[in-house]
Amino acid sequence: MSHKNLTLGEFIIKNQDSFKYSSGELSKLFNSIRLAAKVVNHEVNKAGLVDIIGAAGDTNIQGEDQQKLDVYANEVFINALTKRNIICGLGSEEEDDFITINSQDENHQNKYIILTDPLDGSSNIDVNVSVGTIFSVFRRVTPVGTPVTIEDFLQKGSEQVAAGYIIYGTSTMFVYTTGHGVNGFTLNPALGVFYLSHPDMQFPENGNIYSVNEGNYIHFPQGVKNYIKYCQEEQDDRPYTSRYIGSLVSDFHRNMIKGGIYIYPETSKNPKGKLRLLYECSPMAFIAEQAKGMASDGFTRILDIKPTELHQRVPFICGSKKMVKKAEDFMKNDQ
Ligand code: P6P
Repeated sequence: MSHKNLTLGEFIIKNQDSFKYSSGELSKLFNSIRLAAKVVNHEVNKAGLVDIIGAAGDTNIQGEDQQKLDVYANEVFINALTKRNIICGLGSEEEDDFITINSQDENHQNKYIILTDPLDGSSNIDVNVSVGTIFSVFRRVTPVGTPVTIEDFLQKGSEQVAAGYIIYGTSTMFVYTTGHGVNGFTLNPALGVFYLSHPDMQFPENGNIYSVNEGNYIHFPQGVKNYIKYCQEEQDDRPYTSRYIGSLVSDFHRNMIKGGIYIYPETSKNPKGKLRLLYECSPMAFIAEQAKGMASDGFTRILDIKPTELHQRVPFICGSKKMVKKAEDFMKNDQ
């Protein structure tokens, strides 16, 4: 059977033995995320038609204007994940604190927590540019049957049991890993079914695309400035092409397919970097490494960073292995 006939649900069942914990729980977890993705996709695809775009008139803990779809997507994922008796806790970019989920039965046996950026790149919504959802799955570290604590969320990225993203672009794709490679599924909107379209996704070892917001150039560390100049030199396989969508999921996805590097360093406005460790950098780093790419803060592997707070920010360099190593060389030489 062609892999393109394999649905996401069939793929999960086919591969659940490779999931080192209870297979049934993973299937339940992904079924919920898949449902939420379809619901959000339905709204994102018609955002221009209904009065759901534009600022929601509120700001989140990041101090960012909450777009109505941000708020909507957050509610959809919270509902999908909390009503299926699968997880015991949830952290979201749109929620100031983590959410404790009490299961219907008093023996709260759920073992997983989820961290999510329900709609990443949402400032692009009003201009019809692709956006995405990012999710990260951990096993809880505190005793099963007790309410989750912050310690369940502040785990190193290397402890993730699964991570993935949904990209709402020219097509809607569900891309995830459970530690056994990365696979991409494309939604057939007529059927509402995700089909395996990109098996075993891998970053090319090298590439010629660099993604960075050069508007912040004067605030970048000298090592990043030197790397950008290296990308622009007329030499060897350079100059590289600059591509920056302003949506992490979209820039990451293109770089994973074509080869490239994404950089969000510290700037004057964001001295610790802009991207959040737990629900942006850590899941994307897990996916990157499973796709034979790399992800660091310029000096330390992202998956080795021990989080200290729920909405912690870190500088982020991610993509083709040879490009990330070259950028790290410039960072370390400047240090
Ligand atoms: P800037 C979106 O807000 C986001 O978190 C990422 O998706 C994106 O890559 C980045 O921030 C864009 O930030 O400062 O370049 O607009």
